[in-house]
Order: sequence, then C-alpha cells, then structure tokens
Amino acid sequence: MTAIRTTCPYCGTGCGLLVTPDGKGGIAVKGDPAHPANLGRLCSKGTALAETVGLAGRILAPQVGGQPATWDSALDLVADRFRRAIADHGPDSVAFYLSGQMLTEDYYVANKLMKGFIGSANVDTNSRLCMASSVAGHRRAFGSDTVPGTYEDLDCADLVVLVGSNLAWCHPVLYQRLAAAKVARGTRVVVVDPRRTATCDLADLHLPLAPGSDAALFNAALVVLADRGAVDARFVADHVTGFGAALAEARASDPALTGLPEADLATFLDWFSSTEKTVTVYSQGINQSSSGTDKVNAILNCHLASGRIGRAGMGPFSVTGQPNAMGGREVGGLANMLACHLDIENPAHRAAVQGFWASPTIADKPGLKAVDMFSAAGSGRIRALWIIHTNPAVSMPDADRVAQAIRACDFVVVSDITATDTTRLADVVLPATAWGEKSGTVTNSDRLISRQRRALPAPGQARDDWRMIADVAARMGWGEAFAWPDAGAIFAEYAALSGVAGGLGRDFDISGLHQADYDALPPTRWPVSAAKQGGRFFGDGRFYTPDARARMLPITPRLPEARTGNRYPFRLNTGRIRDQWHTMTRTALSPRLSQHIAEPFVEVHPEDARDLGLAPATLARVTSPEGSAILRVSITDAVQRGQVFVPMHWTGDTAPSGRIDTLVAGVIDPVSGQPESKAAVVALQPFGAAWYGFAVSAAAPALLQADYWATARHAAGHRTELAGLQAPPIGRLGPAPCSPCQMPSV
Ligand SMILES: Nc1nc2c(c(=O)[nH]1)N[C@H]1C(S)=C(S)[C@@H](COP(=O)(O)OP(=O)(O)OC[C@H]3O[C@@H](n4cnc5c(=O)[nH]c(N)nc54)[C@H](O)[C@@H]3O)O[C@H]1N2
Ligand SMILES: Nc1nc2c(c(=O)[nH]1)N[C@H]1C(S)=C(S)[C@@H](COP(=O)(O)OP(=O)(O)OC[C@H]3O[C@@H](n4cnc5c(=O)[nH]c(N)nc54)[C@H](O)[C@@H]3O)O[C@H]1N2
Ligand code: SF4
Ligand SMILES: [Mo]
Repeated sequence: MTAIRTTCPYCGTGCGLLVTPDGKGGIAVKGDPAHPANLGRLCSKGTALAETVGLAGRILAPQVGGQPATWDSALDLVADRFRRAIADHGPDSVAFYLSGQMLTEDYYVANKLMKGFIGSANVDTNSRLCMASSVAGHRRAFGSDTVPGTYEDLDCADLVVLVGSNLAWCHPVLYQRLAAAKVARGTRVVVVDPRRTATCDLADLHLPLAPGSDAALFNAALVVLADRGAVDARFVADHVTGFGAALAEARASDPALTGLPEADLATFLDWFSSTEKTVTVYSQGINQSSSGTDKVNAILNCHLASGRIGRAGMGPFSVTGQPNAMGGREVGGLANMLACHLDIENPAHRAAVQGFWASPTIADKPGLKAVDMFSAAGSGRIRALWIIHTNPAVSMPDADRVAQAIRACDFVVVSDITATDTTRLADVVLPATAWGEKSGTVTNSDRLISRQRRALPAPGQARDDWRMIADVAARMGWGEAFAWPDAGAIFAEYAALSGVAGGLGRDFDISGLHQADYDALPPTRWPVSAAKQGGRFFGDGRFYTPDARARMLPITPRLPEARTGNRYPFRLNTGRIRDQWHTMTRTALSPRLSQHIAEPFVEVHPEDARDLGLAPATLARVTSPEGSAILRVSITDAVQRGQVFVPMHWTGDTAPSGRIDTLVAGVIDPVSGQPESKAAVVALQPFGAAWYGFAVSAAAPALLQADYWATARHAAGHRTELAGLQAPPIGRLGPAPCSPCQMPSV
C-alpha cells in the first residue's frame, strides 16, 4: 500500500510522518523527509506509534450511565440536558473543557457552538494548564498571541537559551536539530532550569536557578543589555513603549533572588548581552507558574529592547506542548478569545464573528478558565459539562477535588477513545475516532499548519469529535449552521472567517487557503493571505497594539508563595519523562516505551535523602496540604536540596498512589489563570513497607489491593511492582491467589 502523509499526534514539534497501513488494522510509521519540521527524523514516541493503534481497551460504543447505548439516545440526552440547563439557569450554566490535542476543525465547531449559538464563553482547554501564560504575555507585549520566529532560527542562532524547557525529552526532534546546529556552527546553549535535565547534555552552561526566579534573571539581563550598549535605540524609539519604566523596575530587582553562583550569572549575562543572534526558547518552567505571565514579559522585554525579534536567528520562542496547542489558540479555544485571534472584549470583533456565523448571539465576556470551571462544576454553577480529549481527573491541579467536582456536577459528558479516571466519573461517554482514523489539521510551534490524514477505518461506532459536537448542535436546533459534510468544509469556513479577521488587521489570516487545497495541503506556515505569506513577524517593527508599538512592561519578580511555613519544607517540581505522553492512555500500550521508566518516582537530593532516612529504590510518602502519594525514591544531585521532582504521568490505571496532581494546589497566575504545576509545597517521609514484590503476568492485573502498586507493559505482558505496610500472613502465600494483589501466583 502507498504511504499516507500525516502528522505525529504527540508534541508540538509537529513531525511529518509517512504511515503505511498493512490492511489488517496495523500500520508502519516512518519520518517524512519532506516535512520541514523534522526532515525525516522521529523520536521514540513517534517511532512507537504502530504499537499503540490496536483496538485493545478502545471504547467502541456510546455509554449512558455505564451501559451501552445507541448514538441517537446518547446524543438526544446530551442535547436535552444542555438545553434544559440553559433554559433553567442561563447559557453560563454549561461549559466545554477541551484539549490542545483536538484538531483545528473539532475546536472550530465546539467554539462556534458555545460562543455563537449557546452564547457563553465557557469553553476552555487544557492549554490553560500549558500555554496560557505565553498567550497572555504575547498579548500584553505584542497586542496579539503571535509567535514571531520559526525553527530555522534555531539553525542559525549563535546562542540558544532554553528556559524551563527539557527539550531533549519533550521536543526531542527539535533538540536533535539544535544539536546538529551546534555541531555545524558551534551554537552556544544555555539551560535555565532548577533541575539538571537530559537537555543539559547539550549545554555550555546550566543555570540551576531558584524555582520561579526567572523574572529576576531576565531583569538582570535587561540591565546588562542597557549598560553594555546592546539596546537597539532606534528600534525602541520607533517601535516600543515602556522601555524606561521596564528598565527602572529591572534595576530595582535583585539578581540574588535567582540563587545562582555569581560567576555563572556573569557568564550568562556576558553571552546574552554580546550575542545578537540569540533565541530564547521557553516552555513550562516559565508558563506553569503563579508569575508565569510576568516571566514571559521579562523575556520579551529583553528581545524588544535589543531589537532581537523578527530577524533570522533571533527572537523569543515559546515552544508549544501539544500537537495542536497553537491551532487551539488560533481558533478561539480559550475562554478569553474569539476565533482567529479576535478579542472577545472588542465589540467590532464580536460583531464581525457573529455576522460571519449569522449566529443568534455572541459571547460578550470571557468565560470560566479551567480551575474556576471545575470549581463551578463542583458548586452547582455549571450544570452540564462536556469534556473532550483530555483527562482532567488526572492532569488538573488538586485532582481529587476536580474528580469530586465532576462527580458532583449534574451532567457530565466525556468524549475519549479509552476508559480513564475521567470517563469513569461521566454520565455519558462518547467513543471518539483516534489519531490515524480521522482527518484534519494541526498547527505546530512554528506556525506550520499540517494535515492529519486518515489511514485506518473508524472502529466500532466511534465518531469524529467534530461530528459529535455538530450532531448535538443540530439536536439543539442549529442544524443549518453545523451541516458540514466533512472536515475540509469546516476548514474552508474557518479560513474564510480568518479573512474577516485579517481585514480587521489581525495577524491570523489564512484566507488564501481554500477547500480545494485541503486534500493535498502541504505543511504551510501562516499567514496565507494576499497581504502576507508565512515568514517571521515583527521584523518591520509593526505590532498588533492600537499604536502598532510593542509594549515593554515593568516586571517585579514574584517567587512562589511559601503557604505553610515549615510543615511542607520541599518544593515539588513536576514534569515529563521521555517516553510517556501525559496520562499514558496511548504510550503505555507500548512495551518498548514502558522500558525506559516503568514506575513513578520522586527525585531527592542525596543530603535530603540522608536526613530523611530514605534509602535508594525504597518508597517515600510525599504529602502536601492537598493530598498524598507513594513514590519510588530516586536519589540524585540532579535536583537541588529542598526540591524534589516527580513525573506527571501516572493514573488510577497505572499507579493510583502516583497521581501527583492530587498534591498540587490550584494556585494560579493572576493574569493568565494558568496553574502553578511546578512549585507545590510537600513533606517527605519513608513509606516503611513491610514487604515488596513484583509480578509478571500475561494479562493486565485486576483488582490490585496492595498499599502500593505500579504496573507497566512488558515484553512478556505486564510487570507490576507491589508493596504493603503489613506483612502478608505466611500461610496465604501458597498456591492460592496472592492476597495483596489478587493475581494468580507466578
Ligand atoms: N515525552 C513527552 N514529551 C512531551 C509531553 C509528554 O507528556 N511527554 N508533553 C508535551 C506537552 S503538552 C508540553 S506542555 C511540553 C512540556 O515541555 P517542557 O516544558 O520542556 O517539560 P516539563 O518537563 O513540563 O518542564 C520543563 C522543565 O521546567 C523546569 N522548571 C520547573 N520549575 C522551573 C522554574 O521555576 N524555572 C525554570 N526555568 N524551569 C523550571 C523543570 O525542572 C523541567 O525540567 O512537552 C510536550 N512533549
Ligand atoms: N503536575 C503537573 N500537571 C500537569 C502538567 C505538569 O507539567 N505537571 N502539565 C499540564 C499540561 S502542559 C498538559 S498539556 C496537560 C495534559 O493533560 P491531559 O490532556 O489530561 O492528558 P492526556 O493524557 O493527553 O489526555 C488526553 C485524553 O484524550 C484521550 N484521547 C486520545 N485521542 C483522542 C481523540 O482522538 N479524541 C478524544 N475525544 N479523546 C482522545 C486520551 O485517551 C486521554 O484520555 O497536563 C497538565 N497537567
Ligand atoms: S518530536 Fe514530537 S512530533 Fe516529533 S516524533 Fe517525537 S513526539 Fe512526535
Ligand atoms: Mo502541555
């Protein structure tokens, strides 16, 4: 069979793939040499895609109240419950919680239904946990959520500063690209991260700054740019406002907040001030912070002051996490945006969107952001909630409370491909087609719009996400406005709306793309319009603010709050591992990917481990004011004293006591509403297991009752680690099933 050109469903690098179906439900996957994002390269997760497309565990039919149901009865119920909530309690009593992994077409339909027809802006997305601070920082500085540069800038920069980004594990193909640039032209690399990560292998300098102190670092950089004559006075005079106030505030801030050794700080400031071709890449170490938006603006200040923006080899570069995090921002997935980078607060923008949609209404104020949305679901303010393509019972901060809120909410619908901690709390579960079974577009970190193309048939009764939403819209009485025959027709409508936005002077304009282009659409960088094609933004010094000038902001560094004195003396940093994707519903299906790290862990500094009496490879109990977890101890000086690191991936299905978001407080950035996922406060103690064990089983273990267990795919089936506080009675360990785990003895 011939290979189908498509795009990887994992990270925002957006690698192109060549997928060849074998005709028996399987596929072979290769990197697409013609895709500009990866030029044929793939990472471990992309390479293992073929191992994760089987139908094991897939939801194949709608379920109502845990029982199989027909599509008609399930969709009638969803439409009826949403309609009743709106009639009785108003449009703001319903909400959608979406995902940066949805296709642009799915997002467009959901956003149109909620903002234009239901008339509420209660449509938010897991991008609130991910990109919201970057979005808010961009909008404050540029007047729009615009990523100025492209990946080519990494190829031709002289200095790349990676801030709060573990690129080696989280954007591995970009990391390989940077490594190649370093070999080719000696690019200097600086990693700014409290933790020594795999990415530091490439670094000429690692700055293990104090958690949350990035704004103090970039304020220091701004001062040095000014003092060493590296400010682009012309650019500032012609195109920037706020330089004086930002510099004054930067001078008032104390670089010692970073806790960095003076010599390392001085080296960084030397390199940063003297290298014109500097790209500052930033990710969750910046965004997931109670001062995330300020940190973003502290970085943008430096690039604006030095005029290092919009030209080859330089610029601030917020790399996106999910495959369509960028697309979701473009299409209006966030509760405080309209489609196509139009502003909800702007009456002319609202009128333009409503006019284009010929819709009965248009949301006129921002809706609830993720953390508030789930609080509202728990308190009865939200009566009907539809969760699509995300697993908030695991990934939201204060996850037990979020699970409680989903349980308490009158009516919850979840669209997923497999059973999860979230689907188990839903009134209605709708089976979605997965990657490989559906068609649409995604936008990656450098504004390339790429096609995902169908390579496999839809299994069972699974339906595309956009179609379920359109089916419900039709049942709510709006069939005509939601009557697209296919994803290409949705894209065409979206592209036309972006032309309206372009006409209003917005950056996002793809009106040059038409339905006829859709099937064969090659990776295409936006904008695509009569006025502009691809390329970088802001080289001409024109920004999207009313006076067309960028804004520098005075930034006062704010460290994470102490909250609870000495009872919780450690900072909990959380993040990702190389071979698992988020809540593991797909990557954990691959034995190969499970080999890298098979169990949740807590990284502890050797001196802290000694003081706490934690021995290597034993278990620790980690406690916060919100909850508690049991994790395997990994002793390493990659973390600093007083800090611990735990991965975010494990769930009720894979290691119930390793669900780390049950410990993370719902503290948010006041501007972006993004949670501080990287600086909770915790205490540690030995778990004190009376016994440890492991089991290898052909089938997935069921009904595990041990105090601690974690299970992973293995070449032989499944491997499960177990431990308990009480020694099992000796007599029970005979031929009968092992009592702690209820598994046949092996
Ligand atoms: N393998 C894999 N890759 C992925 C994903 C995945 O699940 N697995 N998910 C994708 C998604 S959605 C996202 S958003 C990206 C995330 O990509 P990254 O942001 O690179 O990943 P994280 O591990 O969340 O966090 C990055 C680093 O921030 C550091 N950090 C913590 N606090 C601070 C701080 O105060 N300042 C600074 N400077 N750094 C700090 C952490 O130590 C961590 O190493 O990854 C994408 N890629
Ligand atoms: N402590 C801590 N928490 C974090 C983070 C952190 O760094 N630390 N990072 C945050 C970030 S950046 C992110 S992006 C989130 C990610 O968190 P989530 O979005 O909750 O994680 P995923 O596992 O990607 O969830 C995707 C869900 O969609 C389902 N799915 C897969 N394909 C399809 C499909 O085609 N259609 C539908 N309808 N469903 C599908 C999957 O089975 C899965 O249940 O986690 C956030 N939470
Ligand atoms: S780098 Fe990201 S997009 Fe590329 S193959 Fe790996 S996970 Fe997929
Ligand atoms: Mo993310």
